[in-house]
Amino acid sequence: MCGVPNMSNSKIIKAQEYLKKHDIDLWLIVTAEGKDIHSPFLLGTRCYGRHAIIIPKEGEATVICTLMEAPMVQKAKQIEKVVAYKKSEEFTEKLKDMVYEISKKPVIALNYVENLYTEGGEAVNTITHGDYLALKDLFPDATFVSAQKLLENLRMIKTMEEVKLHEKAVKIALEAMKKAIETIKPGVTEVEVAAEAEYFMRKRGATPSFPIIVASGPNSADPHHQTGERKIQEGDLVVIDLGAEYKLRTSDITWTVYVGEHPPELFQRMFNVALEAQRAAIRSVKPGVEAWKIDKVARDIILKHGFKEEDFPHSTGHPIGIDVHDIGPLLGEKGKSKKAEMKLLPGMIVTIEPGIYIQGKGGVRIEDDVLVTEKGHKVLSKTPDRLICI
Ligand SMILES: [Mn+2]
Repeated sequence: MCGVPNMSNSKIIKAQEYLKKHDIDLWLIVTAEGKDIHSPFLLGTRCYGRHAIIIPKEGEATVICTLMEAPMVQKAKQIEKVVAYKKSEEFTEKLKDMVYEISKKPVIALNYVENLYTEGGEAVNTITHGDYLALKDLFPDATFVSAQKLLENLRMIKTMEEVKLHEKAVKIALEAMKKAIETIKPGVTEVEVAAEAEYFMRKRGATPSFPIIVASGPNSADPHHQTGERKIQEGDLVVIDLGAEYKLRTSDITWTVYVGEHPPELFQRMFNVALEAQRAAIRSVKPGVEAWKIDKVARDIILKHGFKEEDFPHSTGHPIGIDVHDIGPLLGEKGKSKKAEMKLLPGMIVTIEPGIYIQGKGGVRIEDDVLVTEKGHKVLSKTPDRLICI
């Protein structure tokens, strides 16, 4: 092999460095039906049949996949050695042979966290319980360890190529947002607005990175409202939260608009305070800052203006990556999770998205994606500086 290593090859090199350093024999991903996002992350293509990716601490990485998907994996050229199987038993035999070839008593890293409830490792915890039990059965002499730190190494800090993909994902999201806003008028339903935005994204080669949220009127007081058939009305606040996934990299932005010419004083005040909190939180993003401190900047402003704790019931932000809620620091209250104590580092991308929600009336959320740089930060998206009235 010659030439510049591609993105996934560099991931494999990095993974192997980690395995060597921690004396782990191999990192094993066993999955099917697109359940483990680390598979497309490493393969550059999505396999749906049962397959395994074996990354030994030294030597060649191998993929064992179905005969049907083997040519596709080969063409993606991210992992050189591709072994195809026909029958299910063949898969197990090949997996067994290859792992035991690496070690007779292997130490194997798998994608789970030691304690999900204290670590908050949703983005890491991708192996199914059934697969875990099957592997324990298949390799009775193996020791299984968590791949959490390995995955943090590979996913938290974005490469230049990854940043470019995120920028593209942000650009598509911003254009989809404009489409959504053009569609909003009294009588149009939430699902219709979401559909226009999604159609636009798909024409640009992207998909929504999560189901698009269009929350109108009282629905906007629910941060995770499930977009429904409510007709948008004059006098509504409308929260539109959407993101694009482009080549496995995500974006996540939220705009809030008002339907009508003159927003009531309460809505205007909610918007102004959320905006002040959001901009101040963005200004505080720089390397070395603990994530909870960014949350505190936003939260203090919202509380100072007389809003209650329950009016801002979520964190200020989260990292984005191959998952829209990715691995890394949680910009939430101190003590909320271990992840809130983590420090921001150059190359991380986080959302900054404070909101204010008044049940029965409506809500406001303002969300941008922000890259942490060596010197401070770069805002990848840009929400408007005023409440847009439609
Ligand atoms: Mn978000």
